[in-house]
This record gives sequence, structure tokens and C-alpha cells, in this order.
Amino acid sequence: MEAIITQQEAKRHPMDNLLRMDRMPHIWCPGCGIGNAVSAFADALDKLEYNLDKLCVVSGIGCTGRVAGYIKVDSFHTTHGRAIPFATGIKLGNPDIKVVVISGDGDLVSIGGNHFVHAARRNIDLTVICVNNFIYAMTGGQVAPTTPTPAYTTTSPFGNFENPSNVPQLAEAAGAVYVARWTALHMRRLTYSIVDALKKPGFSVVEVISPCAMYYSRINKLGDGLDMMKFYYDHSIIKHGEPTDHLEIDYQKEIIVGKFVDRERPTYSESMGKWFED
Ligand SMILES: Cc1ncc(C[n+]2csc(CCOP(=O)(O)OP(=O)(O)O)c2C)c(N)n1
Ligand code: SF4
Ligand SMILES: [Mg+2]
Repeated sequence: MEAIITQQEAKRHPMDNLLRMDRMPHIWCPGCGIGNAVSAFADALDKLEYNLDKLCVVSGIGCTGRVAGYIKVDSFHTTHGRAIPFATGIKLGNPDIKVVVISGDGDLVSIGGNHFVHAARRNIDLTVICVNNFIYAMTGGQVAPTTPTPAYTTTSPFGNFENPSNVPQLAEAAGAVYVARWTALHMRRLTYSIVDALKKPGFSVVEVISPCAMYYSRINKLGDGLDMMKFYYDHSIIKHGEPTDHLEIDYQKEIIVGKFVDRERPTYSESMGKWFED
């Protein structure tokens, strides 16, 4: 029998139930990779058939920080750098809820770096999706702890000379139980990695190497957003299980992607429960 689709159904976007369509159009520039990360996340939720009433998304401030406003679940747009402590409080107060932090490299590794380290150390049950565009995009493209050497930014006009943070290495060293990295163009692999991270109890981190088509690409003459996505994709080599100290990102050379850490450690809640049981 022929399927009958009403006009209203035909107008529906496939992600209508996951995105706040009333907030569209979003603020992101054409060619920005943040939308890809959101699509992969939404797709991962769909694959897991998540009960959206049991999910909470927390973001800090930045272009990526706007994600919390577009996901149709209980979501919180917190202050800069404080997404992880905010999420920790939500998780400890509501242990049956899955809490996901989606934020930028600056928010999570710079001003929020201390929280990142200690949440990983404690193995708080959170999934962190870090959109790494190598700069502070929202405030005009300033140098960040993740900016590769010797890339140009608005505050490193002669090239960055600082040694950049390696996000997977930081996460592993601090105690994260699941760590992966993909580019914004590895949509299928990124989606399945987010599925794995969401299923993993404890502190899981998925880094998404993403173009900032407005600031980073322009000043480094890397073309438009799609050129840059292709550039990252073409320069990436999949090496699952690669030691995380090999994962520094070179400005123009290869980017190692894959799943690097998948291990077991008692979560904060498990340790606390056991402590009071004994
Ligand atoms: C306490 C505080 N310090 C500084 C700022 C200014 N600020 C807003 S967003 C941002 C950086 C955002 O960078 P990132 O987290 O990488 O997000 P992106 O915009 O690159 O996605 C900064 C420094 C602020 N809002 N609050
Ligand atoms: S400024 Fe950069 S990171 Fe921000 S929305 Fe535009 S392209 Fe994306
Ligand atoms: Mg950034």
C-alpha cells in the first residue's frame, strides 16, 4: 500500500525531535564544523534511541557553547570554562541522567582546563565533546592553548611559538576512560565514537578537529570551511590505540585520529557508593 505522508510530516526535518527548530537559523558561519559535531551527536542519540528526558547537555561560552541552545533536551549554557563543574553538579544530584558537555577547546582546555583535569581524575560520569578549532573563535580568533605552532591568529601575528596542548594526552594522563579524536568530516566514525562514549561509564572525551572558517582559516590562508575540512580529512591517518603522546597536531602535517583509550576505572559515584557501603 502506498504510504501517505501529510503535508505537515513532509515539512518535518529528520532531526526535529532532537533540535530546537524554532531557534533556527543558527549563528554559525557557513563552512563551520560545529554543525557537523551537533549532527553527529544527534545521530548518535538517535542510534541509541535515548530517552531524551534522561539526557542533559551543558555548554560553556563560545561559538561551540551555543550548542546547548539548539539541542531539544534539558540544556544549560553556563559561564566560560565552567561547563564541567556545572555538569558535575547535575550528574551528582541526578545520577540516573546522562550528562554531556559540548564545548570549545578554549572553554574546556584553557579557562576550564583545571576542571577538565579534575573531572577526569575523579572519573565523573560525563561525556565531553570538545570541538577543537585551535582558537578562541567567538571573541575574534585569538591564540589558544591548542593553537599549533607556528599558526597565525589575531594575537599571534608573527606565528604561534607556544607549545600547544594535546587534548587526548591531557585527557588520558588525567584519568579519562575513553578518548577518541576525529575530524568534522569523519561523520560516520565520529557518530559511532560518540555512541561508544555515551555508553561508557566514567569520563569520556571525544575531540572533534573542526574548521573555523572565519578566523583560523582566513588568517592562515587555508581557504573556506569546506577546503579546511577536506584539508584536515586528507591529512588525517587513522591509528587506533596510538600512544597519546604521539598525537600533537602539526600546523600543516598529518593529524592522527582514532580511538586511543578505552579502559576501566571505578567512576566517582561507584567509588563513593563503595566507600559508604564498606
Ligand atoms: C570569564 C570569561 N572570560 C573570557 C570571556 C570571553 N570569551 C568568550 S568565548 C571565549 C573563547 C571561546 O573559545 P572556545 O571555547 O575555543 O570556543 P569557540 O568560540 O572557538 O567555539 C572567550 C575568551 C568570557 N565570556 N568569560
Ligand atoms: S567564527 Fe569560526 S567557529 Fe565561530 S561560527 Fe564562525 S566559523 Fe564557526
Ligand atoms: Mg575554539
